[in-house]
Amino acid sequence: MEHPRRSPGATGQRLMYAVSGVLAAAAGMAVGHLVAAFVNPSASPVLAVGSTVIDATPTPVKEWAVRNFGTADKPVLLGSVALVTALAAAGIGWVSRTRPSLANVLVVGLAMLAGLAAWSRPASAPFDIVPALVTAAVGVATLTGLRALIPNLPTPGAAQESPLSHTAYAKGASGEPARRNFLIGAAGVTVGAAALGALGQKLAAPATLPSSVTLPKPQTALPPLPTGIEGKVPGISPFSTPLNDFYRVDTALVIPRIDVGNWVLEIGGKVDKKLSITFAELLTMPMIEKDITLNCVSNEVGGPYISSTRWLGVRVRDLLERAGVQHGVDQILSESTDGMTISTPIQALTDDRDALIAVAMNGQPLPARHGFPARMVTPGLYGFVGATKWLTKLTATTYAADKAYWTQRDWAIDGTVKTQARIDTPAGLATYKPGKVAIGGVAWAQLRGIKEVEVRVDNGPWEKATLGPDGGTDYWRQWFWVWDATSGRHELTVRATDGTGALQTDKRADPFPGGASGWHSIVVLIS
Ligand SMILES: Nc1nc2c(c(=O)[nH]1)N[C@H]1C(S)=C(S)[C@@H](COP(=O)(O)O)O[C@H]1N2
Ligand SMILES: [Mo]
Repeated sequence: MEHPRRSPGATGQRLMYAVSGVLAAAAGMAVGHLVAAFVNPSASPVLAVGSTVIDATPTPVKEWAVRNFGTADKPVLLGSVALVTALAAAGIGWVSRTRPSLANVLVVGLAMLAGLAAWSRPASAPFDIVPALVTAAVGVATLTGLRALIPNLPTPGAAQESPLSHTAYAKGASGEPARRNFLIGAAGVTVGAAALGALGQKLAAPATLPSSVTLPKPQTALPPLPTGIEGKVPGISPFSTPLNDFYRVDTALVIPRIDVGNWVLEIGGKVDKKLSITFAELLTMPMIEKDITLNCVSNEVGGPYISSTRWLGVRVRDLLERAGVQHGVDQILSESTDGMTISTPIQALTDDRDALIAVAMNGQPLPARHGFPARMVTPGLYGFVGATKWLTKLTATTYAADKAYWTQRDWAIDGTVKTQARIDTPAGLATYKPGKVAIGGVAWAQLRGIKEVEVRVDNGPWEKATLGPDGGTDYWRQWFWVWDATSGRHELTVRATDGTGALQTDKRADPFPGGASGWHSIVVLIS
C-alpha cells in the first residue's frame, strides 16, 4: 500500500508556522525589554530569566562556566536562554498550525514564566510583572498576525489534515504571492523587534552618569603611588590597574542604574540608632585614600581576576560607630540594589585595616560596572565577602541568623586572601631566544605584605627576585628576575614569602570554596 506523501508545500508551511512562533517570541521579548527600560531594566523578560538561571545554577557548573568562558559567561548564558526560548517558541508555532488557541495559551504561559522570574528577583517590585504581560500580548498578536499571512496548501489533501487549516484554506491566499506576503511580514517583525529591543537597551543606560559626580577631597591625601616597574619589564602588570582593565566579577546581567538623588545607604539591624544616609551626606563624611588590591576567590593560580588601585571612601568603622553596633553582632550583611547579599566579619570592618565604603577609584567616581555610586572594599578579604557593589544596605546581624548569597552556595565563610605570586612574563608556552629573558609578575598577600619573591628554573636553585616599589601591605608587589636562558623547554616557578615571613604554600587547592593555592608555574621554549 502506498503511503500518502506530504507535498513539499506542507514542509514549507510547517516551517512558516515554526518561524511565526519564533518571531512572535522575539517581538514579545523585544517590546517587553523596551517596556522594562521604563519599569525596571532587570524586569526585562530575557534578563529576569537569565538572572534566575544564574542564581539557580549549581556552583560546580558556574565554576566550569567561569573557567571556560571567563567574563564571556554572561553572553554565553543569555545565548543559551535565547536558544531554549527559540526552540520552545518554534514548537509553539508548530502547534499553532492545528491548535491556535492552545498555542496562544502556551505563549502566555512562556511569558508568565518570565514574569514569575522577574517577580522572584530579590529586589523586585509589583510592577515588574508589566513587561511580561506586554510580552504575552505582543506575542499572541504577532503570532496571530503572521499566521494569517501563511499561504494555504494548493492541494485540498493537505487542507483535510485539520479542520482549522481547512478554514484557513477557505479565506487565505495560496501560492507564490502569499508566500511573499509572509516573508515581508516576517522581515517586518524581525526588523521591528530588533529596533525596539535596541531602543530598550539604550534607554536602560545609567540614570546618573558617574562623571557628573564631584568628588570630595580626602582628609589627608596620600602621596601619589610610586611609578611601577612595568616600563622596565615589558609584559608585567601595571602597578596601578587602568580602570578599563580592572577585572569585573558579578552576577548582574544589567548593570544597576542608580540615580544618586534617590540613593540612600540604610544602616540597621542590631544597632542603637538606625541610619539612612544620602549620597550627598556620605560625601560630607571624612574621606580617606587607600591603595588596595582586590581579587576574586574564583581566581585560579596564575589567573586574571585581580587588580589594584587607589580608592577613596569613608571608613565602614566610622559609619558603624555612628549607628552603634550592639553586643553579639558577628557579621555585617550588606545588600546591593540588585539584591546581592554579602556577609563580612564584623572584625574586618571595625579593625584598623580601614575597610571602606568607596566612592572613587583611581581618582574617578566608581564606574557603573564597579558599583557606582558606592561599594565596599575590605583589605585582606576576597571580593565575595567584602566588596559589595551598588551598596545600599548594611545590617548588623549574626552568621546564625542570616546567610549571604555565596554562603548559601557553599562558598567559604572566611574569605581571607591567600599569599600568591603570578608570572606575567614571559608568556606560557611561547618561544624566546636564548640569552637574557626577564621573568616578572606580581605577588600579593593583603594585610601581610610581600617580603620576598623567588623564582626557579626547572629544578635549579631558588633565585631572589628584585621587588618593585612598595604600595603598602594591602597592595600587590611587582617583581622580576633576569634569567640567562639556554636552549630547550624550561619550567619556571614562582613563590612568595609574606610580610610575617611565612612562605606561600605549594599545596594545590581549587578556587572553591576558599580560594586557590599553590605555586604558579609556566613552560617556555627557548630556541
Ligand atoms: N552587587 C554585587 N557586588 C559584588 C558582586 C556581585 O555579584 N554583586 N561580586 C563580588 C565579587 S565575587 C567580587 S570578586 C568583586 C569584584 O569587584 P569588581 O567587579 O569591581 O572587580 O565584587 C563583589 N561584589
Ligand atoms: Mo569574586
